[in-house]
Amino acid sequence: MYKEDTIAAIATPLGEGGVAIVRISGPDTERIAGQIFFRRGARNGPLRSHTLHYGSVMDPNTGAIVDEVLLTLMRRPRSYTGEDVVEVHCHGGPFLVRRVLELILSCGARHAERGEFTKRAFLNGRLDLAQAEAVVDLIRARTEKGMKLAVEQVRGELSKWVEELREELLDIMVQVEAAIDFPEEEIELLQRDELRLKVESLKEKITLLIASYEWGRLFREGARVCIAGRPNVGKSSLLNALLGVERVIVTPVPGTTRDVVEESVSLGGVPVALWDTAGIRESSDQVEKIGIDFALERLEQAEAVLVVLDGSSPLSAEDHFIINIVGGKKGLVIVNKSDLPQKLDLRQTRILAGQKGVLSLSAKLGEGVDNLKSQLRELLLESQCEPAIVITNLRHKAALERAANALAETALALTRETPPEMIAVDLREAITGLEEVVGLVTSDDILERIFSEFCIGK
Ligand SMILES: Nc1nc2c(ncn2[C@@H]2O[C@H](COP(=O)(O)OP(=O)(O)OP(=O)(O)O)[C@@H](O)[C@H]2O)c(=O)[nH]1
Ligand SMILES: [Mg+2]
Repeated sequence: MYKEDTIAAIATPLGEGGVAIVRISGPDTERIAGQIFFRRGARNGPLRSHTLHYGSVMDPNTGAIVDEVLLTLMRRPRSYTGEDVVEVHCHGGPFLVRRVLELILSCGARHAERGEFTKRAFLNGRLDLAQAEAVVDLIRARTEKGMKLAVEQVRGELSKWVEELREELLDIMVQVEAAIDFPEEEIELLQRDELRLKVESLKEKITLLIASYEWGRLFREGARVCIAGRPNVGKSSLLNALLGVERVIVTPVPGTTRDVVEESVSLGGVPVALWDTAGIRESSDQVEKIGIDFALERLEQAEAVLVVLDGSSPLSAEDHFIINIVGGKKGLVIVNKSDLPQKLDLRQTRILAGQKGVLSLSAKLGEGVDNLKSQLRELLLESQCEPAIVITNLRHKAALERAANALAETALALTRETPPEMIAVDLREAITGLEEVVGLVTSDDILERIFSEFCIGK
């Protein structure tokens, strides 16, 4: 299936650290390790598998000792790739670890491509495709929740679910095929109805799984939220309050913020990039004008907006303008400075806000900020309850959509006099969709695309 050569790469990030790991995998692994690794006081017989060995890496050409290391051999098939794997734990200097890798390459290993270790794990059946893809998510997870979702997928939760669904579809397929083989006993009307109900309920399950994508995507990729409003309403104060640190300059001078300031927070596991922007107003100041253009640009790009108003003054024309231009976006209207006597007409504000929720808070005192956090999180997630299984990968979503569409066709065909041969075609398409998720059917270029997202050494 793939070239059975031996690959090697540095598995840890390059930089100074306590330890760095070089990984080798493939049929020549043990031979190569034997050429560069020497155990003091022990005869260099075969190494015990799944054991940590202490010794030195030595340049076989010069006999010079390169580093003191710990080395572990994992003989196939009980290894990450399913092949013989060696990991050399050397001291974590970038020069040193490159030297160790060079020695290994000079003994006949090839430098691994991105994700090649995980690709081999997949090709050797150690992981299915959905699990392999979740390894990338795990490495890239930015919050604890994102990590938890990835771990579930690496452990095969999604795969198990998809496999069960596939089994059910295969059962239905058996019945349809029987009808093809024995045309005289063509599926009775009653059976057609029964099958249709089954198909529809399976389609429903897949549709729910597809819907979980938005949820999972948010935990993986996060959301971009723009804080906007006219000058001096307290946008920067709000960013500071959300962060819990004085990150941005706050002054009573309108037009303080010029550049966009970006900071990230975790809202109950959802990574959110918060953008504080310049106050929007008519201005003749050249620098301020550029800042306002940036603010308008970011407003466009953000997935959600927090429009900040000053509760201690009446609604202004600028407030109207800003709320109107973000009309089509998800967001909340924040009435700030709730600690001061209120002059803002809340009723009018609610009407102006339309679909958007309106909440009062004091960025200065931090009152109402927790409430804002939870409302923003809910708004981004669009639901409070967590789906039982969450998909996070666009490829999985597309494959599941293919399956769901094919099942819709199947259900339709079952309500009509469609011949079983035609029904079987739709069913097969649905089964293929599910098989694509776990990688039972995949083309080489899909594999290449998936594994090229990995880092080298994984
Ligand atoms: N009393 C009170 N004052 C606040 C509150 N939030 C902000 N302020 C004050 O309002 C003034 C402006 O605050 P900023 O956070 O700089 O406002 P901004 O919207 O970022 O202003 P620009 O960057 O100029 O657009 C400062 O003097 C703040 O101390 C609040 O909740 N209560
Ligand atoms: Mg500001």
